[in-house]
Amino acid sequence: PKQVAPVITFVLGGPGSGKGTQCAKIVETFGFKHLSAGDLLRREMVSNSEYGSMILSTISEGRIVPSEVTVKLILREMEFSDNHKFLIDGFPRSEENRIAFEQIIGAEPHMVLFLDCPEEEMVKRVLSRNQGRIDDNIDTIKKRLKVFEALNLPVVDYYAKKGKLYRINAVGTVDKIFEQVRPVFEAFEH
Ligand code: UP5
Ligand code: MG
Repeated sequence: PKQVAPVITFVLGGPGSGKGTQCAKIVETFGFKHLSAGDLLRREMVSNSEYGSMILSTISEGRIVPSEVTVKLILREMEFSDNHKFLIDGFPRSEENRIAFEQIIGAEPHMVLFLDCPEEEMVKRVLSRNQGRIDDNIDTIKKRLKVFEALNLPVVDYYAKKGKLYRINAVGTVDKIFEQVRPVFEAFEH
């Protein structure tokens, strides 16, 4: 098969900021391959993997799964994708994640979208989601928010300093938020 250099966009934001929701709209409009790191980990968790119990306990406590595991799952998906445009949702969650990924890929993302949402709104959304996620309870949400602030915001700052960050005000209706997201991708396509 023809080798095409991957185009990588990271979509970052706190728990419940709307990453998955906006990614679905980006895929619909711009035809990316959506890779949610959390979804890949949850799938691995229920697949009899040697990592299953480790992933379960890590997610239950809102902590971050070791980079090598997550990077391996993402790379596997990239390798078997016939689309070379990737929307990587909820990763990298720490500087360690970022460095591990960039070293293996040998490249940086083309851009990074940051869904900026106040904590009380994120808590409200996660608590009303009702999809049976083991981490959607108030105790774990508090831990997820702490980990996000301590470990993921430094990644956001890193890309801001590199001029690669697009900050989106993630409050309002899904469509209103997508109105800010769309022009970022349109500009990027030209
Ligand atoms: N909703 C969405 N947009 C809305 C809007 N504008 N107005 C009102 N409601 C809106 O949205 C959340 C909910 O809000 C939904 O019900 C939606 O309908 C509604 P969603 O789009 O699902 O938000 P998202 O940001 O994707 O929230 P999610 O809970 O998935 O974010 P997290 O970052 O917490 O979860 P993720 O799956 O990425 O990670 C889970 C755990 O996996 C982590 O805590 C960690 O333990 C582990 N993990 C790693 O260790 N490493 C990784 O690389 C990734 C994950
Ligand atoms: Mg999500």
